[in-house]
Formats: sequence, C-alpha cells, structure tokens
Amino acid sequence: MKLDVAKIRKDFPILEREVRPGVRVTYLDSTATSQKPVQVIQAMDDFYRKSNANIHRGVHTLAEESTALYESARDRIAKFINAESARQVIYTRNTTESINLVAYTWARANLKQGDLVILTEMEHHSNLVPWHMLQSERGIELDFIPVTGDGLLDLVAYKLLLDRRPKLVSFTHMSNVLGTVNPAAEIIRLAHDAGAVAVVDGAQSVPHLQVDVQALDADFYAFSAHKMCGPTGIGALYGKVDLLEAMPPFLGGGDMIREVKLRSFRPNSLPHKFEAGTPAIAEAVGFGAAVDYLSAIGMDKIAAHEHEITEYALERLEEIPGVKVFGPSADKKGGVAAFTLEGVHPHDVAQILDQDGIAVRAGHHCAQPLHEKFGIPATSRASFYLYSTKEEVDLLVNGIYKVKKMFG
Ligand code: C6P
Repeated sequence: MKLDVAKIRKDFPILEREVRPGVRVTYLDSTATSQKPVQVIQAMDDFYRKSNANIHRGVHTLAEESTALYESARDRIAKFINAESARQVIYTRNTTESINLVAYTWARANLKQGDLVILTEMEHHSNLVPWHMLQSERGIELDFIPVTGDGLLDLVAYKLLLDRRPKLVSFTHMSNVLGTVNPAAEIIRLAHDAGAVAVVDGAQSVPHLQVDVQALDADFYAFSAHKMCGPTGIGALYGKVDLLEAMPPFLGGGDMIREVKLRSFRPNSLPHKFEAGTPAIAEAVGFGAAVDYLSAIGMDKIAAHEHEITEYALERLEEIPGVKVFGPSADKKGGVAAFTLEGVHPHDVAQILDQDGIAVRAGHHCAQPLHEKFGIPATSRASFYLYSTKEEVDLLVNGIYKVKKMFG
C-alpha cells in the first residue's frame, strides 16, 4: 500500500506555515534537516512537563522515569538499525560528532604514520576534515575512491586502492549532493577482505532507507536524529562491541566513569563509557519518538514514495532548458536533486524561489571537493522526504521557469 501523504502532512504543523502572507512554505530542504511531526514535538513537551530530571543519578521517581525514557529510546533506535544490542548505540550530538568519536578514539589508538585511510570524493566535510586533522597530527595517508561522471563510485579504482592494504575505509552510504546510494555491503566486504575497518556515514541513509547494520557488517555507523524527523542536538554512533570495548573513552567527565580516584579513573561499561556529562535527554526522547514514527509508517513505504517523487522530479527538471541535474538516475539515488541553471548563480535561484515560499538549499552543501570535481562552485538542491508531493515538484519547476524569465 502507498503512503497516505495527505494524512502524513497533517502530522507536520510547519508545512501549513505561511512564510509571507498568503505564501505557504514548500519545504524542499529535508536533506539539510527534516521537519518534525507532532508525535516528536509532543513526546519532548511531555518529557519536560512530566518527567524531567537528570539521568543515571537519582533514585527519586522523576530521575528513574527520565532514565527509563532515555534508555528505552536507545533500545528502539538500536532495533531501528537492527543492532545486536542497545550497548552498541552511543548517543552523540550528530553524525559529525559520531565520526569524530571514531577519529579521536579508535583511529588515534590504532593508526600510525604512513597508515592508509580510504575515503571517497563524494564525502561531506564531516567525513573529510576529521581525517585531515589526523593526517596533520599523525602523518596518516589519505586516498579517495573516485566519483564517475554520472555520480557513482568507481569500484574498479577502489579495488586497486585496496591493494595498498588500508587500515580504514570511511564512506557515505548516500550522498547529500548526488543522492547516490552506494553499495555499502559490497564496499564493506571488500574493505574487510583487505583487512580494513569500515566506517559508514549514514546521515542520509538512515532517514530514508531500511538500514540493517548487521546485514551490512558495518564496523561503525554514524547518523543524526534531526534528518529523520527527530530533534537537533542528538545523533548516534553504532559500533561493533569488540571495537567499542577496546577503544579508549572520548570525552572525560561524569557518567562515563565507573570509579574515580584523585589520580586515576576506570571507565564505565558500554555505551556509557562514551557519554560524558549530562546528555541531551529530551532530545533522546524525541529521537525515540522519531524512530517510532518512521517504523509505524514503514521504511519500505517511505523509500518507495521518495523514489516516485524523485523520478518525477528528475523527469520534470530535466525538461527545463538550461537545467543540469547532478548524480545518477532515480533508480540509483535517494530523494536529492542538486542542479545548476545556466547563466544564473545557484544562490540567486534559491533566493528567487524563496519569494514563492520554495525552500531549497544553495551552495556546496559541505561537499566542496565534490563540487570542485564537477568544476562548479555551487548547486541549488531540492530534496524530498515522506511528506513531499508531486505538486511541490510542480511548484519548484514553475519557480525555476520564473527565475529563467527574470534572467532573460
Ligand atoms: N548534511 C546537508 O544539507 P550533521 O550536521 O552532523 O547532522 O550531519 C553531517 C552530515 C554528514 N554526512 C552527510 C552525508 C550529510 O549530508 C551531513 C549533513 C546537511 O547536506 C547539512 S550540511
């Protein structure tokens, strides 16, 4: 059965918002952050009204309730990605912090000068800069799986890179610019065959696809709540138990310890070992509500709906003279359409569309090397989610025709 999008849209109050009198928002920027359903807003509101207290610290009713809510959200997030156990799901602030956690702990404990880390040319800055930093500090080597002209990873080149016996392969499951869904299971299998640990940036995949970390055999998997109907300020890092157990802690402070002496400490068990200080408790509650929301609808249905919208969007955008859409065909990508319009700067496109309430992002989308690869400084980007409609795609297309008219 198909998604009842009209019903789903009623869950998202912001979609009724008029950004100017009489101009309702057409939100086509879910890749940057998704909108939030009332179920998530309500869960966080309820938490603050009824259960707010610090976690893992008190024995009073509110503290116990708050702890239970925080940990039960973790359980549901673990199930959502099919982790073997909730101990393997560490709360972080976002995907960026999850990848940094791996870079600061696993990588600093295991990589030395000259060790090779393989990334790809389509990475978001959050899966580039932590490794650049380690390169400056440790003298590790970086190399990159090239992106082909049609926006796919060149797996032949990848296999050649693997002959150099990398220690780590870190790549995005789905590109935030090209929309490309990379063959994660195959990339990971090949990495393992070469003796490397595999890190996956799942910022764009977990919100849109059914992700099964066990089936993928990922060593680490990073994602953010705010892109999957949840709040900002919280994300997660999944990791294999043996790796997480062997890693040193990340930040030091309260909650991440079992015992502290004046001159030493013993770290807590998983997952708390990596969660120092008072965490984002209400946000964890919201994160749990978000995975409940997505699970109740069904990730397969969400993916099918997004596929239909993306196919339609690519078809309509490509018929506009002067528009070039980047990335592969709809069957190989998620709901992202980054494009250029001949003779018009992407920022101007976005600004003019905004006059009609159409929200798209313009810029390099934190993937500057990828834009450089395609010889462009920026793109305009429309992106879709479970609440997106074909009518919104039509509004975007009409808006682009309007831009063309203004620029002659
Ligand atoms: N991309 C976009 O507009 P954070 O900011 O940590 O939640 O997510 C970082 C991140 C990592 N990887 C990928 C593939 C991403 O798309 C993002 C976030 C947003 O494309 C904001 S720059």
